[in-house]
Amino acid sequence: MEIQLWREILEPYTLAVDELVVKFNHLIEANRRVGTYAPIEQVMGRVKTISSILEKCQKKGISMKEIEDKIEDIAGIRIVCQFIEDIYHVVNLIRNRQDMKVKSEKDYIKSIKESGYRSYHMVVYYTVESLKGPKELLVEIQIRTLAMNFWATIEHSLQYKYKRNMPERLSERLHKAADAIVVLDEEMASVRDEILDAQNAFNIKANMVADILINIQNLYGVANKREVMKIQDEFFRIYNQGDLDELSKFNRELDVISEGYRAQSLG
Ligand code: 0O2
Repeated sequence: MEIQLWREILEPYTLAVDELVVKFNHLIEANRRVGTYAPIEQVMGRVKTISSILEKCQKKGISMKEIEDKIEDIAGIRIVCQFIEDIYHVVNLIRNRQDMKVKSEKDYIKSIKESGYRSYHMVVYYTVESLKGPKELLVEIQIRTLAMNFWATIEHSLQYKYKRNMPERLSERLHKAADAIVVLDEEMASVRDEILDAQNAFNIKANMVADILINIQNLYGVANKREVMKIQDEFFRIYNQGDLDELSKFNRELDVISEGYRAQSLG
């Protein structure tokens, strides 16, 4: 097939990957902005290379005409989560979205692959607007934990290096590493609540500090400079104490002061 024709085929897939990466990243941002926990840690996307598509065609006896129907991962999205529980949260989130429709799902976490590979796979129908109008295409979404991703990335590059001839000794070590990753994910799940509490406290503090700094900055424009500097010193003092309740009290008081100035400037 000519390179120009490949470009034409792959272009909508590039658009789909770009759009979905933006959409899932937006979910992370939206959660962070309101200080709620984001089940998604990282999102990556890629369009399969032409050589990789051809390799798969050869391996599975797929003709050129069948490529778009039979190769489900031309567009691939990878969603990385911190905890196993988050994976199922993301799966539900995807099932309930209006902009995609689930075609199939494979749970390689409950049914671990022979290689030791674990991940949750979803193939979805997704529509992009191309120059020729709307086009519905397939996108594969792989959802895994950070630990699963670490293992899969290393195993994938070793598979690529050794093709079908991975030395027995290496293969054994990879299986052992896969077992260790299962234990690691289980350990993380058992301390999930504690980790989430700590992260939550961190987010609350970060949002509060951002609010305070914006308020102080705005006060510089309307209030007496010496008074604002006093407020700023007070903020640094409380911040250095590290007491979240005190910081919260200070934030509320600052809100009242700022509100007073706002009312004054309007009146
Ligand atoms: P890429 O882009 O190089 O990652 P098949 O595609 O024939 O393997 P199937 O049923 O079409 O099988 O798809 P499957 O097994 O559900 O998922 C395919 C993709 O999952 C693979 O894509 C990998 O990304 C990932 N995967 C599946 N098994 C393993 C494994 O044992 N180790 C690792 N590291 N990844 C795996 P491709 O085709 O390899 O493409």
